[in-house]
Amino acid sequence: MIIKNKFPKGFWWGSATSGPQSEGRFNKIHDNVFDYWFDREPEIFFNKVGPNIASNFYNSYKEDLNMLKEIGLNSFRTSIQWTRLIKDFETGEPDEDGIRFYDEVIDECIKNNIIPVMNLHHFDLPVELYDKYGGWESKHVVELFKKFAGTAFRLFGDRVKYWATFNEPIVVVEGQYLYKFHYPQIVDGKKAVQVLFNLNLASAKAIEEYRRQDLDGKIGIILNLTPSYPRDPENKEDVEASKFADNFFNNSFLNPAVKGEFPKELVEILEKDKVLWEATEKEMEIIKNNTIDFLGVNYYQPRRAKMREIPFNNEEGWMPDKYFENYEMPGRRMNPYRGWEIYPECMYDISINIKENYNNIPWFISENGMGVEGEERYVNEEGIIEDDYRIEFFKEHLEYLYEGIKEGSNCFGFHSWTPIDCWSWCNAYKNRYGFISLDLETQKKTIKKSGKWICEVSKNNGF
Ligand code: BGP
Repeated sequence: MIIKNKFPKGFWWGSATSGPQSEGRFNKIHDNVFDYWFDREPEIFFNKVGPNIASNFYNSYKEDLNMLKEIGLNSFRTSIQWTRLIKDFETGEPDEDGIRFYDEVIDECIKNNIIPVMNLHHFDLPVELYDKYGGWESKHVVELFKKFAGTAFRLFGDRVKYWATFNEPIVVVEGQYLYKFHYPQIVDGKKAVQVLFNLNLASAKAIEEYRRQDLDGKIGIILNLTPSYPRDPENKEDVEASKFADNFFNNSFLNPAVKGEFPKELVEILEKDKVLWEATEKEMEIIKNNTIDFLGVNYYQPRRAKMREIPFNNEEGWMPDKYFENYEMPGRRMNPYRGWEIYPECMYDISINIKENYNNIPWFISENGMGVEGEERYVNEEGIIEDDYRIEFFKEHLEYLYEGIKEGSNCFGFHSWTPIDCWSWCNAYKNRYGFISLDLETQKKTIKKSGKWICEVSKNNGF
């Protein structure tokens, strides 16, 4: 067999999930915002399926990790739930069963030659910290996050060599404070901007704590990059709009994480509009001095932007949308189930952007994937889902990534979303992403055609 795209030696072929989306709530001592929301308003969630059982990873992690090994994965990201590990949020004191569980998961990964990548926040703020302090609006919560992180590093830092502080922090800003897709569905641009700052600060403080403990490993952050493309690259106003969107949704985390500072143009606009965050000099110093070792990029879709055509209504308060409108490009390729554009070329653009503008920092694709509804349509006589569309999707994306690597971008791995079909926020089990399918009723897990495919890719380090 000819391997056209041979990836760099030691390349990560893996997959990612998160605690709240896979574990189930078994023995969890606190509720996060999604647990709480589901208990109050189950009808918000597709078919009223909540996070209570998810894919049962809490009970079946051994079998699950065995299956990951069987499909050739050499690395795996999940998250440590703040609401499972920590008994007392104020002191950071851990819970015994939380320690036992994550200890066993990490050891089991290592036993199976799977590199564990542990993330500390995946949209799962403890609801108690929202009620008491306003969650990420509060600098006290930033301190509590640092304590949680410190506890996790102390307990598992001897075996976990790759840490991430946050997964997609901008989604917290968008979901909770702008576009109403996370609890508590607030619309408040000024608060959103403060939260954006506080999340950056929380990440930097966790990194500071990691360095203080002097552990032998690396720490990074996972960002969902949705590069912006202007409707008309010749139109100055479209280009400006697209640049603003890039600065607000991508660079507001990317720049502080890699370079220790926020994009200047963005700060100027927020200042002029009187919505800039409150920050002390000392906090800016912490951000400046605690940048990441590596970057994880979740890539699903690009953003297409144009100048505002419908005037922005100032009376409803500040929103980033003041400076751009989303543009529905005619003829764009869509994933109809998720409603996201498919644009694999972006993998190359991201690679080159990191190489040229972000010091060619070591990075990996930490999520990429295709959520499809009704996959049981594709089951063959042997009971296996033939998800050729997913294989094609990955191949196309990997080909563009490969081009970026060939031009010198420092990418060391590719993680799909997700190894085993898992629960997704409000969409619950509507769209499936896994290499391994999950029968919700029986919890039976079966390797899909794409699972066999990735095994070959991993073995050959390419395709
Ligand atoms: C990312 C999240 C994941 C996952 C994935 C798929 O944004 O980090 O948690 O859910 O998207 O998206 P969805 O589940 O919304 O279809």
